[in-house]
Amino acid sequence: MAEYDLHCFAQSGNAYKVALMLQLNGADWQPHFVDFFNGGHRTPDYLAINEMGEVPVLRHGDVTLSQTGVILHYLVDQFGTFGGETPEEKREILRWLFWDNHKLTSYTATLRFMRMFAKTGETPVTEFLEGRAKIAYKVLDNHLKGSDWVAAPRATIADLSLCGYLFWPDEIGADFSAYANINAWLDRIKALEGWVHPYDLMPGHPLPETG
Ligand SMILES: N[C@@H](CCC(=O)N[C@@H](CS)C(=O)NCC(=O)O)C(=O)O
Repeated sequence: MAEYDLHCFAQSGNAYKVALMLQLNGADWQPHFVDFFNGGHRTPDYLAINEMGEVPVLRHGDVTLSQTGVILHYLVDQFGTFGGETPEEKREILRWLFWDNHKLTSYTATLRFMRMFAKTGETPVTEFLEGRAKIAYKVLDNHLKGSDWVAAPRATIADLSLCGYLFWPDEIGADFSAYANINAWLDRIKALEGWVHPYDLMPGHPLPETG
């Protein structure tokens, strides 16, 4: 039995945020596949561990947690890494986690889902989401001008959260070449010791062919 159990699936950038934190810390963790594309997050068994019906969920001993921002803070306390060292840094991390959940991951993940998995084609909804995502990329790119990392002079959970979906530019339909600071920052994340792409870290990739 592993020390940490993560309910996840390979296509989930949200789960990746937590899996990457576990991976970079060399934690003893085990992924538990959630069959998201067949409704595995809405079964009574899954709702019993997360009433929100969302992935990921982290279990550690008696502790069961959802919401990546909460889980990442919990893991900072466990490992003593990727956290803020001063009250200002801690606030800055929180500020970017809220922004990520609301303005970057939400639009980016939904846009990717529609294009890549729901295969809706281009619609007014994808057009809207792409517009919102591009505003978020610009905000992040401007923020990273002259800074290696988002919330402190070193990598923190803010970086691990914000990058959750950004290693899939082709699946989102995004071109980060227009965002040089984001590109350089993603390369710095990739250079962190132990970094692994989401598809190599969690189960469920590739998806079975559908008829
Ligand atoms: N804010 C949540 C977002 C989690 C989330 O939306 N996860 C997706 C999978 S990547 C999900 O479970 N969606 C199910 C739904 O929205 O019904 C977090 O940070 O954990």
